[in-house]
Amino acid sequence: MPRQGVVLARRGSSYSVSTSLGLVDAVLRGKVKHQDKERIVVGDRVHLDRVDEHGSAGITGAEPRRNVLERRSMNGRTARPVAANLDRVLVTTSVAQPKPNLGLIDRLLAIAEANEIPAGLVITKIDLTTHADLARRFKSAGYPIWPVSIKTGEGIAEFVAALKDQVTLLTGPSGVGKSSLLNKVQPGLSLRTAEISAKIERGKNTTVHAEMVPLDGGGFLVDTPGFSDVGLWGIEPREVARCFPEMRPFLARCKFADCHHMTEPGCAVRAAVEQGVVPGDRYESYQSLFNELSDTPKHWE
Ligand SMILES: Nc1nc2c(ncn2[C@@H]2O[C@H](COP(=O)(O)OP(=O)(O)OP(=O)(O)O)[C@@H](O)[C@H]2O)c(=O)[nH]1
Ligand SMILES: [Mg+2]
Ligand SMILES: [Zn+2]
Repeated sequence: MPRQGVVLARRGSSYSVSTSLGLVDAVLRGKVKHQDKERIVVGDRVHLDRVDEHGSAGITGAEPRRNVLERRSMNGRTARPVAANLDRVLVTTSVAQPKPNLGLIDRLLAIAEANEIPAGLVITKIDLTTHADLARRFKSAGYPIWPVSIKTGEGIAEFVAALKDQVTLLTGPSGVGKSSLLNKVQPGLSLRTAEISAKIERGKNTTVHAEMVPLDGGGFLVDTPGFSDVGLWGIEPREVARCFPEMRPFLARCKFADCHHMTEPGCAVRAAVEQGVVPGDRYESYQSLFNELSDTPKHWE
């Protein structure tokens, strides 16, 4: 019985753990069972004990995490760890069906930044319409971008090359094609996917659990459930500006060292927005996150 493994998925109280001898079903045992905040998630490297009479191994603890992607619901009171030990978070958006939700994409990018995980963009369904404007917006922010179509195969080879030997997580709204993309890069996987609702042009929340998939070419790709709202968690309002890479060059040039880049005179960030160096709608996303965090009580528990 191997003593270690990596969590690939969790369904209720049952964890699927990848070990040197293959997949093992495991349940939490002992004190990890009661750790709510440090809940074991996909990507955690866990310690295993013996197999019990039900054929399940016990998870008795986990290695310290290199990083963890956390999010909370807009009005939720607790942070929810999604996955741990990631090399990259790829925010996924379609060019259409559903149409891009820029505010949500910016939030997800900022969450990756706040968790200190390198971020990038996957633009899906590029067979439907042009993606040039969308790509430009994020390229100017400094993010790497992978435009793809599973219908035409465009961009898939480049995307696959970027996944090699990395632990990559896909996040984004429901219906943008995260699971479809995973099925494309790992044939034989057959994750569930669904047509988006024609009436409301929204996904149907087809994926309900995060799942980490080992790739034949080396590395892991994590599929996650889509959602439409997400809050930024646990960072100080003044740290938000750092989560917008294209604003960083200006932060030290404001007149006041403690500038919030909102209404203060001599703000170098706002000057950059006025000159069109920082896109106005990215700055609006910044304002929205700053205000949200400023309104949040400091202590939740
Ligand atoms: N035209 C086109 N449709 C695509 C493409 N990729 C995915 N789709 C379609 O988009 C729909 C939604 O795909 P899913 O893979 O279920 O989306 P998801 O992001 O996993 O959604 P959730 O699991 O709900 O978060 C499906 O009908 C796919 O066939 C693409 O490149 N082009
Ligand atoms: Mg899915
Ligand atoms: Zn400023």
